Order: sequence, then structure tokens, then C-alpha cells
Amino acid sequence: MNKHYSLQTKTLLTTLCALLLFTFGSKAQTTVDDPHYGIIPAPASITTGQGTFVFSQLTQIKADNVKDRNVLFLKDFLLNNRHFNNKLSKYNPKIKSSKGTTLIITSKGAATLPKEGYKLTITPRRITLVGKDAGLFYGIQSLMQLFPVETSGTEKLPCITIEDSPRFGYRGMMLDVSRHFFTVPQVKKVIELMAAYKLNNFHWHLVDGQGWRIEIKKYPKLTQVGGYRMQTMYGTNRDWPDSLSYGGYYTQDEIRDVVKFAAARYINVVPEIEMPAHSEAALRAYPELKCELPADSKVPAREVNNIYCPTPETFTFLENVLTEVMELFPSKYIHIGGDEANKEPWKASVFCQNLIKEKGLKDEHELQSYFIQTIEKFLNSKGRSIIGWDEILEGGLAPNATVMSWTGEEGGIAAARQKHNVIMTPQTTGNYFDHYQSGSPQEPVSFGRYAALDETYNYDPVSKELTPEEQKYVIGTQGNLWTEYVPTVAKLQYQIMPRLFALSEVAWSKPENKDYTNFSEVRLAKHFARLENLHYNYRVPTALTVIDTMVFGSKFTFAPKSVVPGAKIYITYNGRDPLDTDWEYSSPVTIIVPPNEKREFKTRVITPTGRRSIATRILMVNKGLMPSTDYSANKVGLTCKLIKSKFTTPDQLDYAAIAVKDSVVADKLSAEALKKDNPNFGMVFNGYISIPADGAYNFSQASYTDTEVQIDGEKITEAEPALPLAKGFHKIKVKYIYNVPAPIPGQYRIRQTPLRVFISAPGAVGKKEIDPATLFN
Ligand code: TNX
Repeated sequence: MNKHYSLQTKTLLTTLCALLLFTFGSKAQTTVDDPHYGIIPAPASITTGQGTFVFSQLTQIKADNVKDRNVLFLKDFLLNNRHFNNKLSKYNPKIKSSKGTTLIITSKGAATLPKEGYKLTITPRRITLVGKDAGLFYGIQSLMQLFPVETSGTEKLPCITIEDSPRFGYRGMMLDVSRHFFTVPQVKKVIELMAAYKLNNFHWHLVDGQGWRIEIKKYPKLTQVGGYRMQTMYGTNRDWPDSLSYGGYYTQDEIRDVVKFAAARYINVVPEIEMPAHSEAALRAYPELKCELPADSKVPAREVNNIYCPTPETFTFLENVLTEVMELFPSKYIHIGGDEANKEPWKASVFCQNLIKEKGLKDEHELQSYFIQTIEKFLNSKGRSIIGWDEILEGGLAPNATVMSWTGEEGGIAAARQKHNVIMTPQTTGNYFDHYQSGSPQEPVSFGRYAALDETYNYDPVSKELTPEEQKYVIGTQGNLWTEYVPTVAKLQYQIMPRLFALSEVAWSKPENKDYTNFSEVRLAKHFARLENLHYNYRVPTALTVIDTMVFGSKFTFAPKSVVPGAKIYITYNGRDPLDTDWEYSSPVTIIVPPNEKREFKTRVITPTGRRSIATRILMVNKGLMPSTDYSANKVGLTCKLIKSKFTTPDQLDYAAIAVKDSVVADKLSAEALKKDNPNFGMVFNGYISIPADGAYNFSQASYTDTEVQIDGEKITEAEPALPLAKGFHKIKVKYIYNVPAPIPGQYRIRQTPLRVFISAPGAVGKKEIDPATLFN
């Protein structure tokens, strides 16, 4: 088992109830019960009328302007997706429509609609779409979503009226093409998806340490040198570096093509040119832009290689680069990065220190602020505005900057309070699509945290900490796909889908129209069916919402369901992860567990195109409550032994003869303080834990090395993490070993996880570190 997962909050819900029924709700997967008629993102308002409209090849399209791009976009959809070549003619409101069915597309009446808004009215013989520009485009997207996924000669549409407009003006998706490169057609597929879900800003992370991806005519080495690297994966990822050249870049013509493709879908492309840090690629090509440090400087080369020196040459270089960037991108916003700048090279540079004095700056943070403000002045003078990551707050915000809050919500909150526009994209709220999608070890390797679909869905970008006046500065939200762990387009699509669906609803829909159950169990069905049709990869939701669970009782009934239309669910009882050679689920399964025995039930979803979910596992144990122990001494803390020796497994501690310190009382389960003086040691904690009420409790731990936790003499494992405990005191023993970790080639940061032991109470969501006040000896 990879240590990585011990850090994550697994959703391990445990209940003591004797009968468990897992279903995906009883709502049918039709639009009948669905107030949003299957549309994602949920429209602002829908009213239901009488009857249905039958759309066919004979439906006539009438538009103010038959050459309007939105009209042609719809025409193209009907022709290529539906094989309908509908007659298109100019709309004249004075002429009463002829027999048959008509679709009217007009901007008459659009003046009163909100920005980007539309009104779509469907009656038995007439569809009327009112809107202009982006509004019309979004109305067409909603109309297209109302069509069934399967094509047929006549398509039934419900008679409804939709009045819709977005909650936020900035609805973004970021793609990092530096860590891994994606081709123009691959990028266009992301943009198409964004358009279908009413997102309107494609943030293109074109520059980072691992590769410069945009051709700059004045500095050809940026792509010739900076666009390639001699290892397929780079930096803090877990694959071994190899000796293959990896890279790629976009020519200026390709960039123009992508910008045009996006604009045709009302998507603005925000280019990001990172500075002052994350700049290894540029500095490999033009090393003269690094800081020159005194010969005896101890600043590691990797830090010097990461950051520009704020010299006049650097500013000239960056202004020349940005001049070409502005020629390619009409975007009002230019993103200039600004994140994660390690200032050690600036501290050690005589030039930087002199500059700090000369400009009357306080420190290197103010120097970063000076850097960003210099660039901002230049871009403002050309009529553009900057966006920067929240570190641009350090040392003072540039006067007109928009802040993209990523480290958490705090940066965005601080910026809004300073009356700066803010785009919320925190890594803590499900907006980071490079994060895992569940706590299961079966997920493909990703960034070390997980953000499940409901976390993305339930995020509200407008923090309650802001006053109504301050809230106005939150102009939108964004999903970010960083690609350190995304080498292929299949992985790219897997990471963003279905989280992009959830993001679109956060960005577009009114909070009062959001409903995760309706979204995930009803509406997603049609959208997954569409992805299947498009052969677009995505993460298939599991059949049971809980991935790994342990439950106690004697009889259980399971009725797993998949939201993906036509998907099959395979099940096993033998502990193996189901494959398509196993039983296919057809009706509810009841399992009887004899006293003191265990049973296992696993499921896996396989969709019509063969895409599979990870497997879910439920371990059922028929075991009575474990009685509490008589304990009345009321001495807070655990006893602990320190054994100074090198161990490789916690078991070895049972045989270690000499404890250096015996029976010292530790006030908490931690060994951090000992690490400084002891490169190798073992610790054994012993005592009692006070359990507040009868129930099944989950235990888990995080530590760099293996740690063993025992409750009443029973080992807690990842496979069997829970025990049914009676209220009162129970014995607890924790065996922990520590060795100074060996460096991993290619990984320069060794992250050490301190020992932590967690408990989760019956029925609780999530886990908490064991409270030291509940530990006794
Ligand atoms: C932080 S978000 C970064 C990126 C990484 C990402 C991984 C930001 C401004 N900086 O460089 O790719 O974390 O999740």
C-alpha cells in the first residue's frame, strides 16, 4: 500500500444498523421528475407547459439573420449530429407562421434580458429563442441538451419556458500544458466541452518550469530549448525520470487558431506567462536572466534556476514577450502568475539588495510586488489588466490586479476587502481537478489530495465572511487542471469529467437551484450518455456511494445502481474486485452473516463503451459490542517506551529487549520531538481510550513509516478499520517506527508525515485526530 493514501480522509462511514439499503434514490432517470429537465448547469428558472414539441427534419428555422454564427452553429449541430437539414429562412414577425413546427431565433426582446441571458419558450408547434450574442449561444446549448441522446427522425421536446442567465461573469477552466503538452485538437476538445457547459474563460497555462509552450518570434530559444526536457516526467511526480526528450509547443498560427475556435464559442482565452518564479524553462533558454550570486553563495542551484532577476534586461525581455502575447490574445486579462516564488536568490543577490535600497523597499516581498507592478504598468499602458495568483498580495497588491485565489479562500477574501476583483479557485474546495477523485488506492496516480464530485459541486465561491458590498468583487470561479500527473489525453478527460459538470453549475446556477442529489443521480445520466457517444473519457461513478466500508450486523440488503444509462454492475462475494466475467447484478441482494463471521460485497460499474468504475467494497461483520474495561485511575496521557534502534516493521518492537525510556507519560500520540536527536527509533504507546457511546468506530493513522494501532488487542488495518465498541474505556496500543528517509532521485523535497492517529465516531462524516484528553494510563 502506498503511504500516500494513509494521508487521505477516506469516506469510511460505519453504522451498526442491521439492515442497510444502498440505492441511488428512487427517482426515475427521465426528465419528468426533474425540475431542471436534465439541463446542466441548472437554468435560473423553468416553468412547465402542456404537451410536447416534435422536432424533425420538417421543422422550419426562422432567424433575424440567417448568417448569424449562432444560427449556423445550431444548423451544423442539426446536420451533423441529427442528420436534419432544416429549412432556414429570415424571420418576419408580421408573417404568421405556416403549418407545421417552427423554431424562431431572434434578438427582438433581448434588450431586457440580463447579460448573457436568454429566454427559450417551447409550445407544441413553436420554439422561440430570444437572446443576443452569448445569450443566444447559451440558449442554443440548452436547446441542444433537451434533445435526446439517441437520434431518431422525430425528437420530442418538453413544452417549457426557460429564463436563464449566469450567476458569475467569469466562468473558467485552466489547463496546464507545461507539465505535459497537449495538441491543438486535444485542447479544442476541452474548449468544446467548456462551451457546452456555458463556461466562458479558458485559462491557458502556457509557461512553467517544465516547458515553455508558446512560440515567441523574438526569442526562438524559448521553445527550441525551453520547450523540451530530457525526461518524460519531471519534478515532484512519482515516475522515474528517463532519458527521452519530452516536449512540444504551439506556433503562433496554432495559437491564433485556438483563440479563434474559442471565440466562436464565446470563450475568451486568458494566456498565462508565469513570473517571477516557475521560470526554469525560460531560464534554461536565457540563463543571463537569472540572478548572479556571489561565488560562496549557499543558495541551491534549483532555486536560482527558478526565478528571474529583476534586472532591466529581464523587464525588457518580459515586455517583448508580452507584446507578442498581446498580439495573439485579444483577452483583456493577461495572467502573469506570481505564485510560489522562493526569494532566497533575491536575498543573496547583490543586485537585488541594491535595488531594494534604491527603490526604498522593505524586503524581498516588496521586491516581488515591485516586479508585478512594473509588469502591470506596462500591460495597463496597452489597455490590458493583470490576473495573478494570490501571492501577488505579498508586499502590496498591484493597483488594478485581479486576484486568483488558489492557496485557499483567504487570498480572495483579503483581495475583495481591498476592493480588487477576485476569481475563486481554491485548492481546498474541489476546484483542483488534478486532485484524486476519491480516497481509493485504485484511482490513477494524481496529486496528493482528493476532491470528490460533491466537494466541487457544493462549493460556493462567495464566502460568507464577506459583506454584501465585498461579495461583489467575486467575479467568478474556475477549475484548474495541473498536469504533473496527467501525461495523456485519456487522463486529462478522466480528471475533468464529471467535475467540470459540477463546476459549471457552481459558476452558472443560482445557489437555490442547486441540488446534489438531483444533479448526481438524475441529471448526470444524460450527460454521461453523451460522453459515451462522443467517446470522451470520464471517471465512471461507483455503484455504491461509499467506496470502502465496514459495517456490523447480521443481515444486509444492497441495491446498487449506476447513473450511467445502460451500464452494468458486476458483483463478487469472494473478496475479488469484480470483472465482466463475474455476476451481473440484477435485483437486490440480501446477505446473512452468521455470528462472528464476515462477508464481503464488491461492485464495479462497466459502461456500454467498456469504461469501468473503480471497485467498491463493503465488509460486513457480525460481531457484538466489545465490552469496556474497568479503569478508574483517571491519569491523563499514555505511557510510552522509546527504543533507540533501527526497525523496519512495527512488529519488531515486540521483540526489542531494552527500552531506553520506560513508561514515560506522553500527553499525546506524537513522536516529533524525538526526531531531531534520533535518526532511527521505535515508540510504543500504551493506555486506554475513552469511548463516549456504544457504536462502531473507525480508526486510521498517518505516518511516514508503517504504524500499528491496536484496540483491545485487535490490530486495526486498512482492510478492517472499524470495531464495535461499548461505551467506556478500551485498551489502545500504538507502535510507531521512524527512520531518516532515504532521498528519492528526482524528488528534491522530502515530505515527512508526522504520526497522527484518527478516530471517526459512528455515523460521522470524516475523521478527527484522537483527542489527547480521551487518552489515559
Ligand atoms: C500549485 S496553483 C501550483 C502549481 C501546481 C499545483 C498542483 C499554483 C498557482 N501553483 O504549480 O501545479 O499546485 O496542484
